[in-house]
Amino acid sequence: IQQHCSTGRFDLLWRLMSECIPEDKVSIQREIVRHVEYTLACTRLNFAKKHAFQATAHSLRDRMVERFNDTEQLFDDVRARRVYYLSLEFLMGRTLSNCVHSLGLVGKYSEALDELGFQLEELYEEEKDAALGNGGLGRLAACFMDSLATLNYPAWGYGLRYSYGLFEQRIHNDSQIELPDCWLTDGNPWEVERLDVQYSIRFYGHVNLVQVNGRIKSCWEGGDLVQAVAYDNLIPGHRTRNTLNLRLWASRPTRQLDMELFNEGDYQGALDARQRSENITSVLYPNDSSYSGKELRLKQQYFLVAATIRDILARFSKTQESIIDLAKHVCIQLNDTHPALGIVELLRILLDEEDLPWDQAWDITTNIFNYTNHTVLPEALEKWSVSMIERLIPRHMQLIWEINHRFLQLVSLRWPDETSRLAAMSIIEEPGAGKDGVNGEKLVRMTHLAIVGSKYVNGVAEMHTEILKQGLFRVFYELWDHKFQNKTNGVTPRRWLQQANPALSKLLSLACASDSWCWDMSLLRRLRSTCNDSKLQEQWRAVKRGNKQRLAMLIDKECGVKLDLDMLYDVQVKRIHEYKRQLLNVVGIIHRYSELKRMRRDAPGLLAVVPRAFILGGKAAPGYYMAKLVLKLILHVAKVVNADKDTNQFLKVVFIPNYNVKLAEIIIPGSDISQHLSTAGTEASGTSNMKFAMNGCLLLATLDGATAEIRREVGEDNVFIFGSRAQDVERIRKEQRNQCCSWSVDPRFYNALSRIREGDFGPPSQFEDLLESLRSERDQYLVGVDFGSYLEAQARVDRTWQQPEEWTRKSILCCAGMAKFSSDNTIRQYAEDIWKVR
Ligand code: T68
Repeated sequence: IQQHCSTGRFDLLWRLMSECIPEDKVSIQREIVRHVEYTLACTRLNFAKKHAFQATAHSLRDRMVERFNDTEQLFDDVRARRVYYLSLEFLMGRTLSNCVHSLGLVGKYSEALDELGFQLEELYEEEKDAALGNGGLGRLAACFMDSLATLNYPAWGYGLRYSYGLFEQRIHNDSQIELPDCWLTDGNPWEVERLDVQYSIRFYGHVNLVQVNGRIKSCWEGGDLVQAVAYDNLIPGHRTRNTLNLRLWASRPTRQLDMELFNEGDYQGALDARQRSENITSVLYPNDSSYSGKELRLKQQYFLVAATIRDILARFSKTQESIIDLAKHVCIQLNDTHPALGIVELLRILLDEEDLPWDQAWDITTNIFNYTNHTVLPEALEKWSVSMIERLIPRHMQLIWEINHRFLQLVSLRWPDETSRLAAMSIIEEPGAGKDGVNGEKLVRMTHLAIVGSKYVNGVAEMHTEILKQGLFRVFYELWDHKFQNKTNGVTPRRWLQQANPALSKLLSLACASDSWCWDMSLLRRLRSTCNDSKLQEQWRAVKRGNKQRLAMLIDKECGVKLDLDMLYDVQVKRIHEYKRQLLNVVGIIHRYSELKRMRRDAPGLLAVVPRAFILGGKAAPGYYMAKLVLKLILHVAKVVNADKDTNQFLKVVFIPNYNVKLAEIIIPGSDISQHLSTAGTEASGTSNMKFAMNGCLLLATLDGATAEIRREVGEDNVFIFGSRAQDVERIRKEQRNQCCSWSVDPRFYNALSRIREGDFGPPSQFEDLLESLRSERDQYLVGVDFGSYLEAQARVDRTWQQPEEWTRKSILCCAGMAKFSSDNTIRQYAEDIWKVR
């Protein structure tokens, strides 16, 4: 910079730049009030809580901008190899609490606000969740951004700035209704709108062959152009100045109106076209475990990767390095196949715009991309119709054909006579080869494209990765075993322990004689030696009781149900899906309720029963009929059970509507036990299991996803395991289907179902399809098969609860053993084994 400035100007700029916003109380107050007046244009003398929140957020944003600029300057100076995390979803939740914590300014902001007449904690409540994600996959991306920043990595996230995030769930007439999530109505004080960072993204059109300098080149022309505008969301690291960026793209009409239409006098038509282009980023697709073959979704995916690759290349070009060295400086992680078109987009640019030969362009591309798989459910594996891709992005379809052609040549060299292997590995699925080939359409298998185009492919828990290698991607593993890695998921202890559970955090710092556990969770292992200490146990129980009180207040407010603090709080919160088996929980509740009623009849006196509150929450995808039926059953059961004075003190059931990040931050610390019931082999990892265990909540779980690893870390005796094992599931299914089962389904299961069938929970006709799906020959997720084992595990839970010291010991040991599941640990492994960044 100095070279381009006169000395006087440089000195001035340097002096101004070196002045950071001071961090004392008076300066904080000055900044907040300045934003009230000059940013929000309100009066300083009288402003509402909402304005106090916004002004506070702006003042913190300013501090992050300073740090971010310094961070970028440093990474430019040292020519850092950069990593980019591409995801269609980032489920960030709220920002204020995380921001003041990470800047280390909680105390000072509290004090400053106090004198201005506001409580910092009250201002937290003013903020809406940023819910730009469905569930685990989107929240994982958010935890990863936190760890990347905290561990000082040179990383950026890229995603979409949906105008409407995940729908709001309301309960009406015992059913879910969906309302739009208008999270931007009051503006977003955190984001930085970058009108100077815009790219034109092309859709449709055609590919022409043109001659340039004696060479024939493909040129994609015509069609529609849409603008991508950048919105930056700064991600502060904790206890470091390192500050990263999550760049989200919004679609805007191109700057040129259709002049032809305009000149013909069709003003309205020209404006309609503008309107259409705003649609691309207007709403998040609400499916978490199935893909929808809708054109708009494909448009979103291409829009994200096209803008992102342009942006990455623009940043790279400032380094003056040759494009041939791109892979030395840039690394991209694909969060599932959703952004996998990025592979084809980069290849296209290298070939058609940078004029590189195929082999070189392909070599660069495949050294840049890596792919994380999050599911083995067939209905969630993306397959786009060839004809749709051809129409929307014609050049890309040509390139996919070529990639596939060259790939299959490689396969047939290795296995010359195995045509079935070619069909199994092809990126293109021929009509009839899979269940999805409707109308004889050819489909592009996005998983195959992502594997072929990536340097590394990873699963998200050990068990999941094994299933990928031995099952779903076996043929690819046989070709490229070096590509496959495991990276077990993790969650950030800053949000999920420090911020969500301040009382436990304080106790942990005391008990470990250090507050550094938040950065180094292995320090929590110190608790192991004192887990039997009666004083610690007492403090531990007091903390849990406080958190249960917070949760009970929330439930009273949201559901109008009062819960006794002495009940065992048993929680299942997650997206509603057949494979997650909320049904197992509900049928179990029905069984428990029937037993209670029977005991009451047989012995009307006092019962020696553990009082339980079953607390459920989660959204069903709007078009998912079965999930909505399950929800209906939960609501009906809750209604009947809660109204029964006979059993009331022993059993309550509540469904908390609109489960989201901010509710999770209260529900998780207030839970005694949490349920993770997926049929073994179906849940890739699960991440709420980690959040619960960190907060000293015991787990009742199948051996699925990350559970086996959690159990190994916290000790076998400290997790309640039940159910069929993954390696047996396929065989059991087959036996069930053929009705030749040696698997006798527990009679208690049928008894509970007959309570539904006989109308105990409302007109049974409404649950017919549900009951039908549980018939043993159709019970795809083995609800009936696992029921007996589930009840036994629940009985173990009850017995343990009756020994408070034993329960507390387990609770402490769960928390003490969770170091492995800090996302810091996960991110370090990505950085070392996959990205090779420092
Ligand atoms: C989840 N996947 C896995 N998908 O289910 C969970 N899908 O086991 C795992 O812990 C988590 O990812 C993180 O690895 C999802 O959440 C989606 O949300 C999703 C979204 C769109 C399309 C398909």
